Amino acid sequence: MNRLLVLCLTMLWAWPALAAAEGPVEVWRSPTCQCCGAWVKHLETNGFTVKVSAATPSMLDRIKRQAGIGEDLAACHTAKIGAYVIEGHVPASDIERLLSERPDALGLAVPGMPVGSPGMEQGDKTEPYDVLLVKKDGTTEVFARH
Ligand SMILES: [Cu+2]
Repeated sequence: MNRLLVLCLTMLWAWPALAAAEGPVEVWRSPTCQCCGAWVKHLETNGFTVKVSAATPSMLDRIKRQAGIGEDLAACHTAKIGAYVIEGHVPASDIERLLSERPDALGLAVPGMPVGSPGMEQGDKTEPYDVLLVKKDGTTEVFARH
């Protein structure tokens, strides 16, 4: 077998294991938030185990504040996996990359609710959006562009 194929096979094997080893993704959301539910399904389809907790708006605000997510980064739901916080409609593939690269950071955020991000599908409409890496000092840098 050539080396590239071996590498691909290794990664295929390692990715779901990585997601599972991290334990469940804990998600806090309003019970009536439909796009939050659609995002949870997107994670489950991609091999993540998800534990969902219902939260009131004031609980969500508090959870975001404690996690270091400022108002400018906020979206509809907040999640944690391992030591990382995941804010908003972050694609599963970016969470997997976060877990394999393990940057020294708070986590990832997709502020607002961009149309076409996972859980925000509206037919074939999409708008470009960035997944931001949120640093421990509150600054951000672009982690991925979609
Ligand atoms: Cu949403």
